[in-house]
Parts: sequence; C-alpha cells; structure tokens
Amino acid sequence: MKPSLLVTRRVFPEVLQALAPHYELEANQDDAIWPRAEFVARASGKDALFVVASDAIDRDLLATVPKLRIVATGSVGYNHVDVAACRERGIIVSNTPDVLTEATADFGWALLMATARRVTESERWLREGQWNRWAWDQFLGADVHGATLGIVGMGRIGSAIARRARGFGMRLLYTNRSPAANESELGATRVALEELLGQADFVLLVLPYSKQTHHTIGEAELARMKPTACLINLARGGIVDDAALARTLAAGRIAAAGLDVYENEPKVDPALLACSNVVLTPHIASATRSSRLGMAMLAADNLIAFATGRPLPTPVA
Ligand code: 8YV
Repeated sequence: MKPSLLVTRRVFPEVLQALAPHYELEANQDDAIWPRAEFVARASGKDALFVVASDAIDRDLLATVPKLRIVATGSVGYNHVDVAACRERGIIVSNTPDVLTEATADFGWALLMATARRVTESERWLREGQWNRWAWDQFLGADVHGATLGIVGMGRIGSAIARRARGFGMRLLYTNRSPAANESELGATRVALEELLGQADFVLLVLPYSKQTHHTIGEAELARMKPTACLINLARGGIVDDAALARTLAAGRIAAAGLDVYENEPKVDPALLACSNVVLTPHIASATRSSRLGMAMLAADNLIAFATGRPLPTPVA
C-alpha cells in the first residue's frame, strides 16, 4: 500500500504527476484557504505532508498526526516547522535550498532599486493623473552606485546579492555569525550590526527567522540608521518590528523601505499601507517559474526519496 500524502497548496501539475506513483494523494487542487481546524483534520492519518511557509507544523499539530513520518516544505526557510519536536517523534523534515538562490537575489535588487528610485510611488502618482509637468526635483531618489550596502545575514542568498553589488561599485558591509568563506572574493567587510546600521545606505535583511532573530530591527536599530538610508526585508516577517518601522517611515526618520515579508502576512499593518515611502510586495522574491518549479520539484524529490527508501536530497540538518 502506498503511503498517504497531503499537499496543502495548489502546485504545478508535473509535480503531482511525479508524486502520484508513490503516494495516495490528497491535494488542495483549487488552492482553497483551509482554516486551521480543516488543515488539522486533513493532516490526521497522513504519512507525509507537503507544506509551504504559511503552514505551522507545531507541537499541537504533531499531537494529532501519529502516523506522520515526513514533512517536506516548499521553502528554504523552515521556521514554521518545529524541527526539534519532529525529531523527537522520528519525523524527517526537508526544505528547498539553492534552487531559489539566484531568483531571490535578483528580486533583492528589484526591491532595492524600486525603493531607492521611488519606482512604485512615482507610478502611483502618474496613474492618479498628477503628472502635469517635468520638474528638476521630482521624485529625487537615492544613488545606488557607489553607495554602501549592508547585508544582514551572509548565507547563500546574501552572497548572491553581494556578487551583484560589485557591478554597482558599492562598498560592502555584512553581519553573520561567522566570517563568510568568500569574504575577500566579494570584497565584503564583516562588522557588528550597530556599525552596519550606522554606515549603510541600504540595509538588506536576508537572515533566517528564529526566536533569536525576532525583531532584529526594532525602534532602537532603526534609530541607528542614517536618515537617508533604505531598509529592505527579503527574509521573514518578524525580523522587523513592523509597527516600529511604520512609525519611523511616517516620521521620515529613514528615507524608505522595501518589504516582501510581513509579521502577520498575508495581512499587512495598515500603518505601513499608509506610508508612501515604502515599496510593498506580496512575498514573491522566489517567484519565477523556474525557481518555484525547482522548489516544488525538490520538495517532491525529497518525498519520493522517502517513499522509495533512498536518502533525502535536502533534509534539514
Ligand atoms: C517561498 C520563502 O516561496 O523559501 C522561502 O523560505 O520564503 C519563499 O521562497 C514561500 O515561503 C512559500 O513556501
């Protein structure tokens, strides 16, 4: 008998086709939003779960799924999965590193450039019909070339962003728990967060979310940033204190922010929505077809390896 698998979100058909020979599938074909109770009810009795970052796999859920053996998340981040609790129960967890690195790094630059040069703010103004003359000082933005970029978290995605910074002739600072192996190749200098915040023209967050990184950027850290600086969050909601950021932006204490992730997504703090100096995107940093298909296929490869008794390609350590 094939093991049973719940796929919580609509996924590319070729991914379901790859899984079908190995699993009894229950898939969310129409991408309905399952309330938590429904998710728990559907998960109970399953051997395997294919989830995404918005599905919390916590102790409460694990208590209701005694047969569960594997959780494959279609994301590189796995802060939504209680890995320690899974391990205690002998449940394997896999994620999707590498396949999204370059697309996500590209998007980091899209968000940074849009924020620096006020792309969405000026487009909104144009669409509102407000453009009636050219003016010398219209929508003056920040120079990207030659500026100082501060990358908080120099992992795979941070390094890919840093490589691209060289083309802009930027000075590169970073923070990381340990020195990056490619530090000299990147021309990057490791500094303390306080120093990075005080010097960077662009502060770019790409560190994983955990209890330790919760509100890495709050009121005090925002106050250390230059009044002309921009903050970009590509990582996870919760790394930034959204309410403190909204207050800082509204008061003009930093120039602007670009956010792809939020504390309570898909809800966005209304105070942020009210700020004109913030570029807001709906958690799309990895959203190119090749990257998202690569992520979904890698999650499926992990599930198939499990079903066929092979080592998983990308288990969470
Ligand atoms: C995912 C992400 O698209 O991989 C991650 O950690 O944040 C995104 O690339 C999203 O989390 C869906 O699971």
